[in-house]
Amino acid sequence: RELQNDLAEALARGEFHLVYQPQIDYQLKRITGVEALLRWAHPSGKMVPPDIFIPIAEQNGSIIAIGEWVLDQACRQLSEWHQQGFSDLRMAVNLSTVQLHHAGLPGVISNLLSSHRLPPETLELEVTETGLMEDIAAATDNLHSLRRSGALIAIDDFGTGYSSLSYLKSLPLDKIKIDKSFVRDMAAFEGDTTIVRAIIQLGKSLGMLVIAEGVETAEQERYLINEGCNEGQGYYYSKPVSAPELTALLKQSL
Ligand code: G
Ligand code: G
Ligand code: MN
Ligand code: NA
Repeated sequence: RELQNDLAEALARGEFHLVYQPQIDYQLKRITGVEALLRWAHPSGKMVPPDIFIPIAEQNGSIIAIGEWVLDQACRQLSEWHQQGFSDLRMAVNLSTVQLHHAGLPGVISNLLSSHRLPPETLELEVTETGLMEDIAAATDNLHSLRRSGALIAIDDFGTGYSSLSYLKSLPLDKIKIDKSFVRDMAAFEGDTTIVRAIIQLGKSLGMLVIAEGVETAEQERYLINEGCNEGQGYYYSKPVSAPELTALLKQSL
């Protein structure tokens, strides 16, 4: 289709950019991480949402080149923030399942970490629960290869897929991201924290950190802190913003 042709040119034409959303550590009470989110400014002037173009890029294979551009851009920006004095800041980058299963990925990650002189544990790779569980055998191998680079691994949109809990234990995962639908439900059902509490307990018992996404209110934050959630991310703190805007937030957050 039309979009598919435009997407083939988008990288070369420089139509992609990243925005960044802060992640708040509830113990330190400051920004300790950011998630990079990809944006496509289509030549028509409209922004095409990633939910639309990522599946197209996955189908035609261009996700590999686009994904490498995202990783390079995110590492470049992280290195800049480290040099500005935010030296322990972490950068989370979303990986498509297609990237995860691509043999070249561990090499790309290792090269980026050394060329941008980044402490490996300041890069966090997000893989979706659904993507992991699709092919657990392949995911296990690929995650172990990635882990050797020293980067951290987070499981995104947790709770929306169907994780086999026994496999979850065997995968090299550092962090669980509670899907925003469960965070939303805490408010809708008057503080029903049952599912969120269960996920936090699961994460803790597996030795993982837990972050909640889609935090929009002070009330949700209060519940999450009360349940022992490690970190939060959402519009309550900031929407995804440009790098200069995020720099300003980092300065305020010190
Ligand atoms: O803010 P938002 O509309 O960016 O994100 C929509 C969806 O697109 C989310 O599921 C998010 O994980 C995904 N997404 C955003 N940026 C990237 C990216 O760089 N790579 C991949 N694979 N997915 C992304
Ligand atoms: O990668 P992931 O699927 O987690 O993508 C995060 C998505 O959630 C992005 O589309 C981002 O813009 C969006 N988002 C971030 N914070 C909030 C929030 O507080 N509420 C809602 N509804 N969406 C959010
Ligand atoms: Mn994500
Ligand atoms: Na998510």
